[in-house]
Amino acid sequence: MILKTITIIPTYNEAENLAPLVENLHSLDLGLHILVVDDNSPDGTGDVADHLAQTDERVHVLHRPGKLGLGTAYTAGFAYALEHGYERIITMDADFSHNPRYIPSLVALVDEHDLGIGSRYVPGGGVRLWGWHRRALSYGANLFARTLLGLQAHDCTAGFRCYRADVLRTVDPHAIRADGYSYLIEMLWRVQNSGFRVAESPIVFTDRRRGASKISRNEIFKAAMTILRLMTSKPPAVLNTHQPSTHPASTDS
Ligand SMILES: Nc1nc2c(ncn2[C@@H]2O[C@H](COP(=O)(O)OP(=O)(O)O)[C@@H](O)[C@H]2O)c(=O)[nH]1
Ligand SMILES: [Mg+2]
Repeated sequence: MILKTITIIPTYNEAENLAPLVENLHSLDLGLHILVVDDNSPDGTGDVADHLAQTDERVHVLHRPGKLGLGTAYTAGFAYALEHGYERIITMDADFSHNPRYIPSLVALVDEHDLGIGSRYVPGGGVRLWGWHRRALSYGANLFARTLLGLQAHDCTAGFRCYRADVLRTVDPHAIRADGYSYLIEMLWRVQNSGFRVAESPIVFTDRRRGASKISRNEIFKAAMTILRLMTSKPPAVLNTHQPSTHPASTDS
């Protein structure tokens, strides 16, 4: 049986990337549905999304009135996915830094696990076309998240993920206050501490094809503050019976 799967793509000024990405996702032949969460992008990404949705019943669009941040875009997308009965929920960036070709191995991870992460920091993974500044930022955030919060995944700030719906029903995304990378760290912390099983498969992350990054310069500061807050707060109550474990699994050989 094919599980209903949706790919959430938050967008802000991704007009040039969206149509090629949707086409690429369909070419995987996994029957993926796509939810674009657009924040009233000035470049008309929302119109592009509407246009695609008009002729393609697998494309859905959520419009938000302004730039409200990546974190709440994920949360809005998760709510939509649960409401509409999707069983697997993928998140990815619109800019081709998350290559769709990794989706089959990412989806395969949640046969046995609850959250699959497309990971830059397991054997076979990596980053391409990043300057030392971005590398250092990402490395630092992951080092702190792993050592200070005890997160077992090697890539805690990866936005390329596949969740089983059960995870999102248990871990209330609305409770997450952090945004950007910090949202991803906090989500992972909640998932791991709820006893869900996390696994990683390698991806090579490439810098965006077109358009500009929206990640702000104070992202590392916000990540540090989030880690401090989580260190001093109680993990969410364990609501299920899974044993926490992280198995870096290479399914992309
Ligand atoms: N809806 C929405 N999407 C956003 C926002 N900020 C970034 N994005 C999208 O989130 C994804 C990752 O952002 P990006 O700027 O590429 O971050 P980077 O890859 O870390 O440089 C892209 O698809 C962006 O268009 C936002 O405030 N709202
Ligand atoms: Mg990007």
